[in-house]
Amino acid sequence: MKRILTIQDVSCVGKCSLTVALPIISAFGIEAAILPTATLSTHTAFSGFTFRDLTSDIKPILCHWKEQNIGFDGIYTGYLGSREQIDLVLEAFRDFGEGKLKFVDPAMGDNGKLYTGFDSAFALEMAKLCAAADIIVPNMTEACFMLGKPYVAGGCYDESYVRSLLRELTDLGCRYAVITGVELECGKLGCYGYDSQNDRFFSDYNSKLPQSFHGTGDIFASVCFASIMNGRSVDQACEIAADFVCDSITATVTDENPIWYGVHFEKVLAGGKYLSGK
Ligand code: PXL
Repeated sequence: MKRILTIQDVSCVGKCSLTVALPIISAFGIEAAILPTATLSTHTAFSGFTFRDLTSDIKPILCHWKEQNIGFDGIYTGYLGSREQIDLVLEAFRDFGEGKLKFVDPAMGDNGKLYTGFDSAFALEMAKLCAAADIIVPNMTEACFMLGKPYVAGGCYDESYVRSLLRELTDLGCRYAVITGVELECGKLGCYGYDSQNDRFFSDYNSKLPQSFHGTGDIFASVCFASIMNGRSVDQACEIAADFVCDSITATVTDENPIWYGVHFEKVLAGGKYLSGK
């Protein structure tokens, strides 16, 4: 059985980061080992959340794994709590990621704004982690902050603009960049990717749904990463992940919870539609 490592926070309530990655990766038939970066009572879109930084645990955990000769078939990183953690993840990439798939979701902002607790300097540091990855999956906000560019508000983007951002992202050092939540044609939302090794673009679009929810970027990343680990191409994995997110939103829109409670991805997982054909 494949064993992967995912490095991100535990937000106890709010369906994001590890509470999303663990069930999804396990359901795809892959062992998910974790390195928690922080424990929060909820994710940061709730008010008054608690935050316990776990940076000081990271090095001893990595050392123990080395002593035990524990290895991973891939590493997937999400929300990281500090610049110091980015350096530690770079160390983990060097010690455990040689020749393995390194997948970075630079989860740090949305809708033109960074999440509470992050600044532009953090985004530039995150760009260094992206440089060491094979695949990165930022949204438009994260892409702009990492490239030090002004965020162009959502709407129908010009295709050449999206392509130039993708080239700049892969110029950081990764082979693939995929921008999520891109609206090119009005009314259609999707992801737009670039394989720099073959100078090839790819994209996948679905009809834009009436509401957007928290945690969908983490669901996209978890499904995309798990699908690649199961042998899908990056293009196929992006398509599967985008469809999975759409189905999760559709399964949620009648719900009475506020949008920051996330989507009912569990219903989609339990339906089994995405679990065949590994
Ligand atoms: O969904 C991304 C995410 C992950 N972890 C924490 C967050 C967020 C987004 O707000 O606050 C703690």
